[in-house]
Amino acid sequence: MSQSDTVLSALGDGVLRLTLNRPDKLNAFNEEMHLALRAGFERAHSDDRVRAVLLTGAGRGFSAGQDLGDRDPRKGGAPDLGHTIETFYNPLLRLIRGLEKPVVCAVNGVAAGAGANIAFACDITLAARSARFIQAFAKIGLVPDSGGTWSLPRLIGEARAKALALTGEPLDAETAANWGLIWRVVDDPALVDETFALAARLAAGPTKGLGLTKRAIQAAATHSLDEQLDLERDLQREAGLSADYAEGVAAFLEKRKPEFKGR
Ligand code: T3D
Repeated sequence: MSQSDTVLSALGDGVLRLTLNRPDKLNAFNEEMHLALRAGFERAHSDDRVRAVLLTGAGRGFSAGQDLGDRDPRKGGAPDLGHTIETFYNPLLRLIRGLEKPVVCAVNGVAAGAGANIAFACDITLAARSARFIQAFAKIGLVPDSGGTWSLPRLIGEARAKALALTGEPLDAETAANWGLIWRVVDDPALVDETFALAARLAAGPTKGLGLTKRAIQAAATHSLDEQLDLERDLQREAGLSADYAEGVAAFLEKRKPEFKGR
């Protein structure tokens, strides 16, 4: 587990809250923050007490993507960005998408470059009304990463994906929600409470089944209908054997609130 304060980590009500914490750099990613965030998501994978994750940023931004101070060409040497993608961004994306627990993202301010695409990779993303999303790669000669070229066309179609990625124009939170890039916009002062309440509600839910649901919906991107029907059969079989399913049905029949354990 990383001890870095570049990501604040707090577990409560089954929710692991991970807060990107380099506010003076709009939470831009340096290697230390990458390793700390990775450690947070690895904990979410291995710690049964973590039933949901809430990802957000400290200060006025969510994340401005890669820390460009670490890429200063004036300091000499051409960086191998393929190596940094393979070493840092891709493992993070795989950890988020592969976590069979809900990941809620609270975009508290500007989300640029990898910061935007990490937000789009989370399961349920809410944004403060003042937030904006920028495919900043276009401004510096790079290609959208962190799954952006995969998620953008799937979420909003090729025309909008290309326009955002090629122009680097900011997209306001309201439009992002209307286009289906994120789930919902929240008034700025309500963002923290609303996203935590959502994450806590999910964490108290049948998280085994929620995790299987996440797997099924993600698999649909590369499956035929027949393959997806087979997967639904297999995952329903697994869900039907869970303690949470037994509890959910029993609670319904007994007209009481279920107590799910995530098993
Ligand atoms: O390199 C690899 O490994 C490949 C992977 C790449 C992934 C990527 O994410 S590439 C894209 C990198 N990000 C950007 O290009 C965004 C750069 N930032 C901006 O365009 C603007 O800062 C924003 C539009 C995000 C916000 O603008 P604004 O006006 O609200 O804030 P600001 O004044 O520009 O920034 C505030 C401070 O944060 C400022 O520091 P200062 O002057 O107060 O000391 C600024 O330099 C710093 N900051 C913002 N973004 C970054 C950053 N410092 C380092 N790296 C940043 N990305």
